[in-house]
Amino acid sequence: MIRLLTPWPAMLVEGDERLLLAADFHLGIEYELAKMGINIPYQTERFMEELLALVREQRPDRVLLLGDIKHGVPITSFQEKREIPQFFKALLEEVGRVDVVRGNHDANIQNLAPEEVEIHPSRGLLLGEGFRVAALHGHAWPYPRLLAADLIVMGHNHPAVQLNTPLGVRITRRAWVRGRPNVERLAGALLEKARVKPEGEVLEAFEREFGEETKAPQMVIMPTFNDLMGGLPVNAETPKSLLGPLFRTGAVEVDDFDVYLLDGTFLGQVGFLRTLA
Ligand SMILES: [Mn+2]
Repeated sequence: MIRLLTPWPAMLVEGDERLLLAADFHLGIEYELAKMGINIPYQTERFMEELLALVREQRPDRVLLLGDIKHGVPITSFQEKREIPQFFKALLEEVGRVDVVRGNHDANIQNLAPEEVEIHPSRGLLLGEGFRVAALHGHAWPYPRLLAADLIVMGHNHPAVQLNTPLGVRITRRAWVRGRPNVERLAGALLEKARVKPEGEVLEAFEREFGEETKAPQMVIMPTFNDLMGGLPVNAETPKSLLGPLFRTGAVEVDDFDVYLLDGTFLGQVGFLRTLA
């Protein structure tokens, strides 16, 4: 049902629909790098070709982009104005539906996307009937109803793993992080966020308040599609937690989440990998 499209940082979910998911494109980062004195050729076309190749191969009904399509905030660069509409247009030629869940870099993305692209708020999107998929970027609190999902997929963290090689060189590689958050703790945090003091059992209180039965969703934190982003090692000493309110508040603990390299290699759990960093 869930397929990591190794070695690519994209995922296919086969539920009621065939969904192809990817996150953190940061199109236009070359412009920011150029301002810092690092000049590299524009990469948007390469990322677009990689994504289009996946779409042609997997034939999804719908492509879900989990935020940070663009890079420049607050200024949208000339590069972004030229390239992002082309990116969406090319994608719409290959797939019927394209959805974007807003990331923290996506202010005004609606001005760069054709009308056919559906843009969703940063608090997330819940899809499907039988197998339900919740999608969000991860910089904002999710809508509580997302806890009714079987699978929660997020971006924003640019997860990577830091490894010490036998040569004494430290390398950082993009990674998938996948696990099952404690649903009671997560529900408790969402209740607290809504300023509801649960009376009695947390999951029952959640259901009463939000009208949704919680599942014990699996959570996947996606690596960046853009390979220029480097990544944030999940096993580094700092920062202490992953980014975003779910992790910062302790609503989701990732110590027992599994870490995979892009090629599918299973490395172990986050807590174990911390001991190696
Ligand atoms: Mn990002």
